[in-house]
Amino acid sequence: MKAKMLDRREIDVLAGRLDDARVQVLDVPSLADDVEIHIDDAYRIQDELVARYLRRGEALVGVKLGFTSKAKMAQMGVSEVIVGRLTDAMSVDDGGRVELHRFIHPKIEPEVAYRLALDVDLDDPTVDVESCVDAVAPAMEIIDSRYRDFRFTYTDVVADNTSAAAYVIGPWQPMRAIGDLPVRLEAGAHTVDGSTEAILDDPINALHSLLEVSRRRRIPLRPGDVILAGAATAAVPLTAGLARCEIDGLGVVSVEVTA
Ligand code: OOG
Ligand code: MG
Repeated sequence: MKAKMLDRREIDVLAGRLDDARVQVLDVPSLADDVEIHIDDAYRIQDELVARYLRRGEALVGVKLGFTSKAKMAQMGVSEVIVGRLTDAMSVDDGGRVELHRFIHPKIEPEVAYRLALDVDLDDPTVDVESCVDAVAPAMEIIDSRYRDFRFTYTDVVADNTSAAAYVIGPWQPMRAIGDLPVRLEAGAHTVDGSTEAILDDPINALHSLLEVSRRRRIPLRPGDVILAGAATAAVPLTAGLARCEIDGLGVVSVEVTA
């Protein structure tokens, strides 16, 4: 069955539902329960959702990839890379504090972050995205699907800005090859071990996947933007206490989680 394309008003209504869920910290049912959504419309809903964040005073600071690792694809039953937007309201300082009451049912996951130094010209077929990046860092992402029980379809999660809720970035290092580095995430009672290789065989590949999606979806990549390359392991529940991620040879990032 082919999804019927949505009109402007329908896009607005669905974005409004997801925006209210985030503001009120209350989950909503899958959009797919009501209407079949085409992937183009899912990105349109995301655009409108993020436009609402910006109208309330948030500023765009970067982008994130999702489902770049098999562990995440298996955990969520989705198998294609997705892209969402990061705003300043989602940023938490390394060593800082984050409060659980901001979120519906948060999870945390270990990530690699890159930083863009240069504008990436999406219309230049020869653009070298790797050379536009000047720094890399260990990071953690807090995801908080606005959907009940974290249950969603591929188009649902794209519309919901890929569950983006908060992120923390460790000390930036000059750009360097990452390849296969051991990763450990300790969050409350949970410890997960993995490797940066789980991110598309090498997190550098996330930059190329990002460029592809950004071109198709017209998502600008600007100087200073942060790029979260995607989780290296499955996500674990976020609970009160210290959350800490160490990537061997790259560094440590931590955050204190309070009720
Ligand atoms: C979607 C977000 C996925 C990642 O790193 O793979 C993601 C979700 O799992 O709710 O951020
Ligand atoms: Mg993530």
